Amino acid sequence: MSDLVRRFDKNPILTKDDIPYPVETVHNAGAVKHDGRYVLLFRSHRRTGRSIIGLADSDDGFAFRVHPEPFLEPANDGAFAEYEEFGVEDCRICPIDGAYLLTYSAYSRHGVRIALASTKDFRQVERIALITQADARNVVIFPEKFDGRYVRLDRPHSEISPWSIWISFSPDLVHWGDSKVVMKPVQYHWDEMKIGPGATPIKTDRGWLHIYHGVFPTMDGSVYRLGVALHDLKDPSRIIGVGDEWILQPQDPWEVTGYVHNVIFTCGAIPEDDGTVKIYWGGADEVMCAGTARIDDLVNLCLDHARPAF
Ligand code: M1P
Repeated sequence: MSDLVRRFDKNPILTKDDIPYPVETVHNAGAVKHDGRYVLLFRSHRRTGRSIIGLADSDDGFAFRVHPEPFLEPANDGAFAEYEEFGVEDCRICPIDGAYLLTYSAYSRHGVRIALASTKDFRQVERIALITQADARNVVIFPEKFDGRYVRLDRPHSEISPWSIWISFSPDLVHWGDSKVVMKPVQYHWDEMKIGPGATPIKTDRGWLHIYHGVFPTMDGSVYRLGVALHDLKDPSRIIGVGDEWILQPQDPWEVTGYVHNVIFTCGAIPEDDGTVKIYWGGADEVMCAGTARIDDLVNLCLDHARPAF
């Protein structure tokens, strides 16, 4: 099968040299279109090794302007401070109810939890709640409610089985439950070591398209790649198909070598009216990259070349 994702020819779209405050990386950005402009909320490592979240925006989705100050730094006081002490990472953006929900990893001496915040304008941000216990990462919220409830995909850590993708439900965004596993790594497959939710799911006429990451262990370290899964439109806990092949793997020099080698990691993708999707990914945990794919091609991969969800 030919490459489904076409890399932007001027990748990487952001490097640390584009950031107007001292950081060593710019990667793993959540993405959304707000008032006709493309917005990225990206992660950066400070020289302490701890992460913050920055903001960039763009007219065309490829040439980004970075705002002069960080967008979100660990809270200094209040209920969040204790759980954000070691940094904030990997923000996803979900447009719903006339606002943007932000889910990000909050690191502390107690482990990693997911914090939920909200913004309407990407100027003011309000923290709402810590919505997982330790340890969990990679929460994406569906941009619609199902039978009156919010729905999220998440990835709890577990000693028992390879880390898998779960689904949970909430009446109010704060209290989550009815959790169940929906998708697991497949043995001796490109995602056999662990998988995790990636970009906010995209609604198509054939199902919710979810771009996720999968990890394969090698003698030379782990390789992070992207794949696709299709969830039922009415019941997102039902997986219609998972593409058997990855859609993107480390290839460009800045994806193969960097802060962490051989990593392609997405937190955001933006569907366009012409049937394409702009996918944003961190390269080697150090730079931001972008590419485009046809949504139909990704859906077809889930339906025509599927591997089992379990
Ligand atoms: O270094 C690769 C990635 O490792 C973690 O991802 P996962 O949740 O799959 O273990 C995260 O730290 C992520 O930010 C990072 O890109």
